[in-house]
Amino acid sequence: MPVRPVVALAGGVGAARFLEGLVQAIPASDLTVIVNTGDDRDFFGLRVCPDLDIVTYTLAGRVRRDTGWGLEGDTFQALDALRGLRDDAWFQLGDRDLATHIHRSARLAEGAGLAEVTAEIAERFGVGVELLPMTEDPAPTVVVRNDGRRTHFEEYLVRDGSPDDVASVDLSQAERAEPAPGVIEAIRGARTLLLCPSNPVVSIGPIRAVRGVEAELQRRGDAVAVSPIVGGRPVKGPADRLLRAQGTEVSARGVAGLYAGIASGLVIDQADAGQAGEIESLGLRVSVLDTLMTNPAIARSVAEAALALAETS
Ligand code: FO1
Repeated sequence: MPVRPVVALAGGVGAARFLEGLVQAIPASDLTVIVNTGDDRDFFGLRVCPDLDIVTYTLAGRVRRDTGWGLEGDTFQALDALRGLRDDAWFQLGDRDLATHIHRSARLAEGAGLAEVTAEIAERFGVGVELLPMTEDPAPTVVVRNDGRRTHFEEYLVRDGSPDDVASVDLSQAERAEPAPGVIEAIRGARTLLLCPSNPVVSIGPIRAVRGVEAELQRRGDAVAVSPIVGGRPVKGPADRLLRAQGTEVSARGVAGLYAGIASGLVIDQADAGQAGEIESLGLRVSVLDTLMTNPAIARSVAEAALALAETS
């Protein structure tokens, strides 16, 4: 497989919206996306890979628009039936979405690797972008709570409603994981390396933690990131609680500090224009524009700004 010129590291909904813009700016066949699998979990014996599915469904134009996850127009009859049988059906798996998880689980049980199955699913959904899981090994992100409980990330986020009781985030299983086939080669060979506007702790963090990835990112040092923090708040999700738990300021400047060793550019929102000088003093070039991707045209302009920054970095 030849290495594609643009490689992006991605989590879920924020990344998917950005990638929708990116494929308006470059051909899908020029892009490889390395996706976080720290959110993956087995539900009822089925392997669910939320971030891989969010990116696949979004790039296929089939994602449910109001949530950013799941399939548009999906129904929940199987889940309703399951709720009659058991008390732990808290993760909303739609009927059509379940087909993805059944197929993936069956292929994995047959001995296929997650990278192979991911490529097959992307192809069947008509996605021309190359999607790579960060690893084929189990690498669940564990959220350690103030009372000492260790909870899977989805249990923290969805079952418990992402409360502000995070003591720390444990990425030790990602640290022990081997990169999926093609991951290191993709990062090493890319002309342009992008960090999507995803949670730096629980989306980009697990990818960086996988063996060999951080060293490769640091060796390059030229990634361009898009800040997922706008005006001191995450655009979506619990990034504020997770950043605070590790002592990072919830700001574009805080994100810049986390990426300083691996990035040479950061796209920030105009609400954070006042932080541009301080971010530049960390060694990052800055591009300022409206980054709230409320429509595909804005997503495209954010992607174009990131690509332009990469050309000048
Ligand atoms: N997020 C929720 O907040 N509640 C859900 O019930 C839920 C179900 C779900 C099912 C399939 C899928 O691919 C994603 C799903 N998500 C759900 C999104 C997911 O929990 C997170 O947004 C990502 O893991 C973070 O990137």
